[in-house]
Amino acid sequence: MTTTPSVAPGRLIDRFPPGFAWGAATSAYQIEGAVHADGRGPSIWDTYSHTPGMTEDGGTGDIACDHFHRLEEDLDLMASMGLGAYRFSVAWPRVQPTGSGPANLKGLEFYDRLVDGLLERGIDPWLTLFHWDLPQPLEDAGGWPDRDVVARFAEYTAILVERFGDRVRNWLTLNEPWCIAMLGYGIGRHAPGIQDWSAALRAAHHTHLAHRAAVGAIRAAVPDARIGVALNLHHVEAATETDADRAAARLHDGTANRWFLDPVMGRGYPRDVVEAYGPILEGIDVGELDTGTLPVDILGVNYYTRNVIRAPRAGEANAPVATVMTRGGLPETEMGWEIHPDGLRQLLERIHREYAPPSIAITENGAAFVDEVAADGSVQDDARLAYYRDHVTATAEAIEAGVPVETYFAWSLMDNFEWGFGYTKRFGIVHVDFETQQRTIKASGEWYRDLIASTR
Ligand code: IFM
Repeated sequence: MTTTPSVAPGRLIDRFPPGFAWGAATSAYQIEGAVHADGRGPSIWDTYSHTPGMTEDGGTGDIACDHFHRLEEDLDLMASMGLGAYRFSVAWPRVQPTGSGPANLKGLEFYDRLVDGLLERGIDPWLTLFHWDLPQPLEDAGGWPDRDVVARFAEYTAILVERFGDRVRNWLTLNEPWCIAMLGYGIGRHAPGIQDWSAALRAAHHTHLAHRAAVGAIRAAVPDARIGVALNLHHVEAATETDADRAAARLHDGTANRWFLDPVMGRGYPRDVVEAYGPILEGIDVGELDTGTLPVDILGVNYYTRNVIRAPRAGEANAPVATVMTRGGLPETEMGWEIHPDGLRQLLERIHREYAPPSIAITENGAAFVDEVAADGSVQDDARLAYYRDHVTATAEAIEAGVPVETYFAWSLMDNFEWGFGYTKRFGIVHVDFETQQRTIKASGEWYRDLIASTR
């Protein structure tokens, strides 16, 4: 048993409009396990996590939360928390084990069970087409930096749309293309672990083209679909008001936010950043995104922290452009990310003011903290609970300022494989004992459940 948190969710809930949806999010590689089941092929994350030294604790997604085998239990868990929406991703290598060619029916059947199980429980499925687990054969053929991936992605999208278009209304094309491109091919801290900025920018370009192709394919096949993309966006602040710091902050906003937001919103690449990147864009037709991208119905915003940026000092420069992240003295989560709920409000208001998407979903928001399991099995994660309360409050403030936020997803439903950090960081509102696979709703999850229940 956990103690009742000392917050008053009833008052907070009254600040949300009727019909506002409360959900939780996960991704395939982070929770499913069963990496060899039913003909699933290898992904770049299988390869990367099995390469010694690539994850902090040597963890892999081989078993993860064993969600693949515990689907019914996990669906019941979601229902017991009163979730109105569940955001999940489809593992491309389950559906197309080599990344191309005909669908693997067994792979599709798992997602049939998931989607049907959600609908039976009154939970709205939000399907993300791609959350980082690229089929390894596609990487071997050049990966995201190779333009052929766009055609492959369109083919994969067509399979999913045909199969799930009758039951899934909410479609997100890609999760965090910045991470796909920059962490995967630039910094090399994510699969496939490549360090080549020019490859990273080609990868980013192809995520834009893949998004465009997928929007077209979904729109054509599922006329009433609500289509979006989940971008990791930051509230950016300059460390000081000096011209140098302000210019660095503007550039960082350009590379981290606007490089992804502007083309998705039909504006093409931001010219100041095209200029800043200069020769590393060689070979990319930067103008081809100026027109032709269909509008999204929903902009998915993944928000965790603010970015405080200062100008590089003499001899200090990051590739490909010199922006240096620093700290502003706020409390931090276990990821070392500053806790800054007002950054979420400011980000949402800025997106509304500058881009005016028809609708915004907070597709990820949450925090990693060290959790202690009490003798009675409970997890009193007060810091995470406070993080959620304060970010939900910031969301309410944005709505009151006129921002059309319609859905909020906690990241994450349950503790899971946190990429390069393996299992050392816990983001769940449900605790997972990775020895026994026992799930326990944390105090933050109980708070969230009570918040949702107070809408009824
Ligand atoms: O776990 C990740 C998720 O896969 C993508 N967005 C950020 C989360 C926390 O790092």
